[in-house]
Amino acid sequence: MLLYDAARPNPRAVRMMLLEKGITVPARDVDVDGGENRRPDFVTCNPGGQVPVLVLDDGTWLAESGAIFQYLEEQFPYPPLIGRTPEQRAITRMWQRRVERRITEPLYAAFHYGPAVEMYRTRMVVLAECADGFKVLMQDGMAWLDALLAGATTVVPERFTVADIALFVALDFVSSIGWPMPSDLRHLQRWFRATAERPSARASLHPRSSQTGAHY
Ligand SMILES: N[C@@H](CCC(=O)N[C@@H](CS)C(=O)NCC(=O)O)C(=O)O
Repeated sequence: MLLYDAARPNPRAVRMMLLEKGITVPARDVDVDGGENRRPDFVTCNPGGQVPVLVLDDGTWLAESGAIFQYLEEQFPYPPLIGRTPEQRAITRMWQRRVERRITEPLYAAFHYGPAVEMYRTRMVVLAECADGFKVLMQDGMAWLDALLAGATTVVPERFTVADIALFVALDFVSSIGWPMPSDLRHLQRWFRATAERPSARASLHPRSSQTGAHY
């Protein structure tokens, strides 16, 4: 396998999962700032034009972090980060989807259409006029999850899962670029601190983080 990696949050999520599972996969950094991931040779293999990509041993390009999580879980089931049983796996996917829909998708849209709009303008349709609205949706999602996290340190009750990883890397990234979590979201803040204490959280930071100060 080969991981097409980058100093970006979604690739960090894959790095964090690999660390949690104790797996090492060779990785190569893609020059995202320079648009390597948008060049024809890359897009032919990954029409989504984004990272991460896990190239499998038979040469298949697997993109979308959720699909990569799934593949890694099936290849390396222990420790389980999606679930041991069909019920656990379904519950994790339910929470993963809720976290995406309510928080991480609006968060990344607010980032792409807001602070990063000049870079993304040449790559995709950007809706700069919607950036503030997506930020409101993101904050609404955070408040929604905050209430559900009362007394909990994981998104799926009592199991650390890929839902925690995907949410943590997104919130750590936006906090580091100046969008801190509202301080009144006490349960979300506690969940964040508990997740940040996992060795995989620090170890998954890209070396470039120490130069730029952004957490990815
Ligand atoms: N749905 C994709 C999103 C991947 C994504 O947003 N990748 C970003 C980095 S975090 C990227 O490649 N950005 C550069 C670009 O779009 O040109 C996933 O979950 O992997």
